[in-house]
Parts: sequence; structure tokens; C-alpha cells
Amino acid sequence: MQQDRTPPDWNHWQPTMRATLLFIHDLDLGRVLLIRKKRGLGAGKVNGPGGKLDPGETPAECAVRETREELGVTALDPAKRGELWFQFVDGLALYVDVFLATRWQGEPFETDEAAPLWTAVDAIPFDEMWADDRFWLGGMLTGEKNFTGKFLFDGDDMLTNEMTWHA
Ligand code: 6OG
Repeated sequence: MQQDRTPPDWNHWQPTMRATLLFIHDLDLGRVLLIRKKRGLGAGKVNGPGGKLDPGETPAECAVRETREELGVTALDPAKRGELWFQFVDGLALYVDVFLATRWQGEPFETDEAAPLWTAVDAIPFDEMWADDRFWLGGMLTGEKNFTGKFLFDGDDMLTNEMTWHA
């Protein structure tokens, strides 16, 4: 278990928890569906919908389920675009699969977990988001490449970052 502020040896890194994020990109209107998260890890922040994997479900199933639970919207074409490796100095090692969808059913509504925020792609409120998001969210929405991001966090503070983009 990691207890210090030196970056982990990513070659031998093992997650202790798996989760997902899903971003619905409305290509017609140039907007992305974000949330203001009301509870769980990152409560109060703006993020995409998502959450922890349930036993037996695939990451894509988790991403669709969480988006439906949090916003009442069903993503129809989720495609994996990236993965995020988060080591927290308190020991949490969180692996997150990131999905992008461009087709969906339903109008988002507020739930106990989240409030929907349709946001112009050129006006994403990075100051209200986890610090890693500015390293990959814009690039994912405006480019074709997939990404891997590896980050060391102390609570809300990002201590190190490593980004790779690949075809
Ligand atoms: P629940 O507590 O909702 O699952 N998450 C992060 N997302 C970003 N963009 N950056 C981080 O930096 C994050 N740490 C966690 C992944 C946790 C949710 O919070 C996201 C999941 O969707 C450290 O079950």
C-alpha cells in the first residue's frame, strides 16, 4: 500500500478498485453531458457520470447503468476511449475506464446522485473538476486518439501526471 508522495512503479501497479466514466457528446450542438456530483468520491465536483463496477458487470455495462441511474439517460453507442490510473497517497488505487457516446435516449434529469449539466465543449469548467480532467477531456472530445493517463493524487491535489495518446 502506497503511503508516501513518490510516484508508484506503474509497471507493477495493481488497482484496488475499478470504476467508469461516460461522456455523452452531442455532435450537433457541440456540447457534452456533465454532472454536478452530489455524493460519493468527488461529491461537489463537476465530472462525467459513472461509478464503481458491480460484481460481474463489464465496464461498458457499468458506465451505461451509472449514467441511467444518475441522469435517466441511456447511452446507445458507448465506446472506450481511454483509461485512467489513479494512485492516492492514502493507498486507494483506482482504475477508471472512460467511455464516449454520441447517441442516447432520454432527457437528463436531476437525481439524488447528480444534477445534469449540458456544457459547450469549448466551455468545460475545469476549475470545478478533478485536476486530471484538463489533461485528457478536451483532447478526447476534439481528437480521434485514445489515451492512458496515470496520476498520483493526495486528496484533491494532483502530484504527478503521465499522459500517453495512441491510435
Ligand atoms: P463513485 O464514488 O461515484 O465512483 N473519479 C474521478 N474522475 C476523474 N475525472 N478524476 C478523478 O481524479 C477521479 N476519481 C474518481 C470515477 C467514483 C467516480 O468518480 C470518478 C467514478 O466515476 C482522481 O461510485
